[in-house]
Amino acid sequence: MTYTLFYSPDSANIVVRMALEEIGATFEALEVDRRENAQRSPAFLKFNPQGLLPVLVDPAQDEPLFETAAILLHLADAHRMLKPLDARARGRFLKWLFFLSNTLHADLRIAFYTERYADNAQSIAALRVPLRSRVLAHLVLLDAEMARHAGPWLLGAELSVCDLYLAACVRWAQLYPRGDALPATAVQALPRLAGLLQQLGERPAVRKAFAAEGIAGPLFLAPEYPANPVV
Ligand SMILES: N[C@@H](CCC(=O)N[C@@H](CS)C(=O)NCC(=O)O)C(=O)O
Repeated sequence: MTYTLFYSPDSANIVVRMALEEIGATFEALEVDRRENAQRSPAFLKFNPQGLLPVLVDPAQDEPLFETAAILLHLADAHRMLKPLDARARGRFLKWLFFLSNTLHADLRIAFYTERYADNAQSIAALRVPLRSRVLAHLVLLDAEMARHAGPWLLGAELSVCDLYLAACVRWAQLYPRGDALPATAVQALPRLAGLLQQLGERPAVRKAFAAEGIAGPLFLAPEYPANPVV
């Protein structure tokens, strides 16, 4: 069985690509050219009417999947990997996955696309100030959560899709919006989170996922812009 992942370099699809590589799943990756706004083309809107990446086509499902967290949950359940297998940890897994999606990623999206939420340069700049504080507060909260156990991952000893999602969010927070991103020093000051990012960035499956999108160098701590950036 082969999945199809629709992607654009360094977009939210990278989270799904990391999961597919970690699982060892077979998949085909099809690029959607965001420079040409292909994510809003009628052909792509048939896969996701929101016009957003990622989309994953699972031939065993009756419809394409969109929403990063939904795709991650689907893959983790289908393969019984990258999630806690102890039923008592299901709630912990779900609450942090939804926090990453509904709160951290949602705030980052407003920071990345501020012009969709404010209509002039002054209000855009003003809106980015509390957003940066909010994102940092979310990272402090996640670092504190990690202090409750011995780590090294967000949920404890086992790597989960939450770690992949978290790491990508922290990467983007340090890169975007350009000129107004979170300083790497703010992330480096959070020791447990920084340890997670360091360890994840060394995993072969994770590096393979980024390399496939043309991204090398430090991935999650003081990351560099992709060679061929979309934004
Ligand atoms: N809630 C969505 C957000 C996905 C998202 O923000 N995708 C971005 C790329 S990182 C995108 O497709 N942006 C294109 C656009 O907004 O036009 C999810 O979790 O999948």
